Amino acid sequence: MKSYAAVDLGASSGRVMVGRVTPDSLELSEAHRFPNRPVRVREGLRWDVLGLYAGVLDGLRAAGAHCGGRLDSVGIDSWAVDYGLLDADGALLGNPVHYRDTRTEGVAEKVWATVPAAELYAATGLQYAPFNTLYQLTAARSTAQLAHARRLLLIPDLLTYWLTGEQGAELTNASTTQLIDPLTRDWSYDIAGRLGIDLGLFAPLRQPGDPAGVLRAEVLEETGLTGPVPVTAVGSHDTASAVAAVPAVGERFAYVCTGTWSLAGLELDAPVLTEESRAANFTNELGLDGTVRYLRNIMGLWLLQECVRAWGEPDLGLLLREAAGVAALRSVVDAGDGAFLAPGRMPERIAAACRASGQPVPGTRAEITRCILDSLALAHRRAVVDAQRLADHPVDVVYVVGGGTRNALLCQLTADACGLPVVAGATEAAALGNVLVQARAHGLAGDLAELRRLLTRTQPLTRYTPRGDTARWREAEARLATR
Ligand code: ADP
Ligand code: LRH
Repeated sequence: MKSYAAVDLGASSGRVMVGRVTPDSLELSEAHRFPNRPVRVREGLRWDVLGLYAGVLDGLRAAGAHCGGRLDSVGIDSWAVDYGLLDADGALLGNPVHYRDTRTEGVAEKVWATVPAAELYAATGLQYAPFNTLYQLTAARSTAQLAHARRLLLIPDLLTYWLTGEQGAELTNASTTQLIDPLTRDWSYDIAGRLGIDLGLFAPLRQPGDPAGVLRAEVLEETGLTGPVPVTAVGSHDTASAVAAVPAVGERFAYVCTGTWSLAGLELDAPVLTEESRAANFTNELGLDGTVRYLRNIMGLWLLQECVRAWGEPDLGLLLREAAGVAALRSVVDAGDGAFLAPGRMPERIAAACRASGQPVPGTRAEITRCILDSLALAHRRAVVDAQRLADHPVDVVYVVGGGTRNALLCQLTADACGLPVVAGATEAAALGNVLVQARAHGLAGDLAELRRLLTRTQPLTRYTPRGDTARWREAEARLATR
């Protein structure tokens, strides 16, 4: 049996999980979890990346304690698009900017004046999101920090560099920069050149499964691990790792990765770069083994997290039980709307959206929670239905993975809205995908389908059967469409 540490940094928490793997068994246990709390400073919203790195070191120490100080490998995944800049000495230049920071407001229009949005989509396959790295770099163009930067490392690559001293740009996460061509799976030199983005800032591309160095001596000392401990590139975009751990059989499936975001869509073997797909705001991010993650970003449980924060952190379980007792589909909001991206005043913003669309305004916490869950399920439905049509790829089942699998009401509503069975898989799907890629790099045989067979044999699954017809969901969908 081999032991792997999976570092998985989500927008709401970081965790270090230990995966123990044989060809017939896969066990995952949590070694350490720590909050990920962004900090608002004078300049804007920033990640506390040193706090996160400290959490990673604590986690590796705890993981080592689970395994007698010996780990066969470490892999890191995190949220996408954000990065740290290094100076010529390799030192970090400032705290990485949070993707919810407002610096990218109005930047897209400037980019599209040089490369029209349609051309950008055809070349990169990425949906419009204000925080795509391409827009962040454009927003940062005249800053002193960027002028001094000699290297840009996406968050998992930055932490890998601190652990090993080696630099790389892992492909699945690099694909979220909007600077990768999904057909060649290499940098989009033409787009970068026309937008004046220096691709020399990026480290050489790494594929999931590639070696990414070994833990430095100081790291071994600080974590009590016995060296050498290799670090292995995984699908370092958390969504790439989570999709790898969707316990799917065959190809006729959709998935919803639910956490701070809901990422809902399909796994394809080629990107869909049509104008219709762009208009529907579907993205083509790169996945494992040549796959494409064809999906739509939905605001996700962020909407609820922000309400819970505004309400002074009431008990989530109680809130969800109360929401289950509220009448269904009274009012819904567009959970894909970028207007919900920024933090703050979420209950008021949800109420305002209901008022603006002429629906009853949810007043109590239970009503607002119900509105959020109905709206998320509706957005899952729209993504699953639209993706099948746009990619000409029918599905029979929807897999739900991630933190939202702990929310039985959300899973049931998703089944109801989609009119399809939902199979809820791992809560820690990103960590599982991370472990599986490490295991394969260190000897476990198998393609993606075989890795998934190991998951279906070893991980508990919960099935939700759709209740009733989907007419009520279509009616709610129409309410949003006619706004
Ligand atoms: P991320 O990786 O993006 O930080 P997670 O996958 O950890 O997010 O999911 C976090 C979400 O999971 C929370 O916002 C919450 O809504 C949901 N969640 C966590 N614990 C529970 C629980 N006990 N019951 C219901 N939902 C939960
Ligand atoms: C989810 C996620 C998502 C990105 C967003 C920025 O954690 O990686 O796939 O779009 O963060």
